This record gives sequence, C-alpha cells and structure tokens, in this order.
Amino acid sequence: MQELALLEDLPADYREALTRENLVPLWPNLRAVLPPGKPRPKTRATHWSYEALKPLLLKAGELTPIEKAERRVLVLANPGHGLENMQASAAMYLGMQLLMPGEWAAAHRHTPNAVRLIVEGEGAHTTVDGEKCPMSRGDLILTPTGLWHEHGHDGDKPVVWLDVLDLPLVYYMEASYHVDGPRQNIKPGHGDRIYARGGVVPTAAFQRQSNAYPMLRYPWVEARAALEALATDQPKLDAVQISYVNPETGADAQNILGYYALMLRPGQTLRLPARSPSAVFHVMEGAIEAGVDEQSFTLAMADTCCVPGYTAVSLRNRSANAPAFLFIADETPLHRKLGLFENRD
Ligand code: GTQ
Repeated sequence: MQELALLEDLPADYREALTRENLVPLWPNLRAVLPPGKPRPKTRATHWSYEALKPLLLKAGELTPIEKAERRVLVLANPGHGLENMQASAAMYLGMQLLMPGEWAAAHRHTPNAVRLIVEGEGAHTTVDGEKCPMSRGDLILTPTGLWHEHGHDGDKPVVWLDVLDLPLVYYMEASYHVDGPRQNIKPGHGDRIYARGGVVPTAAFQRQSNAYPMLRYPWVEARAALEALATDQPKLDAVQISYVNPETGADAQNILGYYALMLRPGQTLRLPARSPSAVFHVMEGAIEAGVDEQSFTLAMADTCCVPGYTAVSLRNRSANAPAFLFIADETPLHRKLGLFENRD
C-alpha cells in the first residue's frame, strides 16, 4: 500500500493559510476515514454484569427521586466511544431503568426510537400512544419515534428494564429532541391481543393502513413458546431464532434497530458469522459463554454484552440439560436500508 504524506510534510505557513480558510488536506487523513479492508470500530466488545450493576441502580433509587431524574437510568456505555458519549455502539444506546413502587415517570415523546425489555419485577406498566402495556419479565415493548410514553408502577418491588434506543444515530443526525406532555388518556384495546393468534386478524375496524406500529407489546410467553416450537419442529436447525416484526407488514418492528430472540439448545455452541452491524446480547434465561475474537465473556442471567460489527461471535450454552434464551438487538435494518449490510462469511 502506498505511503501517504503527513501533515508535518507541509510547510507551517501553508498549513496556517489552509486553516484560516477552513480547508483541510485530505491525504494525511485519508487512511483514518477509509481504513484498508475493514472498518476500525470504536465499539469494543464489552460485558455488563447485572450482579454488579443492580446494587448501583438500586442505590440511585435512594439517591435521586424520580422527579429529579425524569428517567432513572444507568447507561451501559461502551468505553471505546468514551463513557460520556453514552453509546453502546455507533447506533445503539443501552440503559438499565429503575422504577420504584408508586413512582411515575411522566409522559414525553422524542425522535429516537426506544424499546424496553423487562428484566426484573412485576406490576409496572408503560403507556405508549394511549395503550397501557403491562410489563412482565422478558416482554418487549416498543416506543417508536414520536409516540407519547410514560411509565408507572403499582407493584410492591423495584422494577428494572433494559432500554434500547437508536439515540446515538439520531443525535449524530442532529435530529434528537424531546417534548413533555400531560398524562395520557388510556384507549381501549391492545395490539398484542389483536395479533395473538397466528393467521387471523380482525376483518375490519382496525387501523390497517394508517397505523405504522400496530403492535407495541410482544409478550415473552409468546416469544419463548415460538422458540420452543421452532426447536421441536426443526431438530436440525442451528439458529433457533425469531425476529420481532410488524405483524401487518412482516418488516422489522422498528426502522433502525432490529430485535430478535434466540434459543440455544442444551450444550449447543452457535457460531454467528461476521456481519457489518454491531449487536447486543442480553441473557433472558440460563448462562452463556460468548467468544468474540480472542476474548471470552461468561454471561449470567440478565447480563448484557455488546459486540462490534465485522466480528464473528460464538455463543455456548453452559448448561448440558436446559435451553438458554437470549434477547438480541442489532443495527441490521439500518445497514440494509443504507446498502451497507455485509456478511463476511
Ligand atoms: O424511558 O423514555 O433510557 O426518554 C433514555 C431516554 C429511557 C424513557 C432512556 C428516555 C427513556
């Protein structure tokens, strides 16, 4: 490969003249923005232990009242991006949110898309666009761009959930903002009940064409049952995985990030090919050994791990007797829409 000249190879008075005119020579910086062969990601493979995180999150519950926090969240920040940038990857933000019994996180809406994956506790609910969604462990609840949402808790123990947002991307686009609003009125009906039976939907009266997000809550009992059925039905299938989709269109549930659930059979090791998007793995059930390049992470229940793009990952179920279940978020819809998606295998 050709050696390119350095900035220092240019005379100082020439460099100063360029700077005065807001001009920059490309060649000293070319390899930084177009590295050879594959990107040089800032995203580092990173593991967040729930056991380590939980007491710190509960402490935040004592230190900061909900009214002073608006959302009481500890952000899972990737050190490769600088902690203060609050990014898990280029496009993904992860946070663990705590709501204490009786607390209320007031209504707002914002341009980034969010989802919640319920990690622990019962009795909380989130109201999205007037639909009151109960939050049970493992449920995935969408808060798509622009929709009002607020969180409440009628139970008697702390509730914790994982927030996944496309905030870093939307912020980078200079398109990130929020608006506060009044408490929402609850509308009748639940998207997840409308679509609860495979192959049948209401014939009329449901906003078939106009509603971009017909289903907001994806119950874990249904996702888990779908995985078990798939595993039983196709005993030779390696990747026992489901995608969370819009039940009307079959497209990804949201525009920018993709959401999936994966089951590892007892003792199974699954190798995921090196693909361009970054991915996040969160353990729903069981314990998993994740191999990423030369690194290996032991993921216990409720642990979360982020892996850069263009990197193969192996996932091993540490139990020889029971299946393990993972929730996955990735940047695939974004990469596909931009025409950047690559599978390097
Ligand atoms: O619950 O609305 O983790 O607005 C970050 C921003 C959660 C939320 C986050 C948010 C929320």
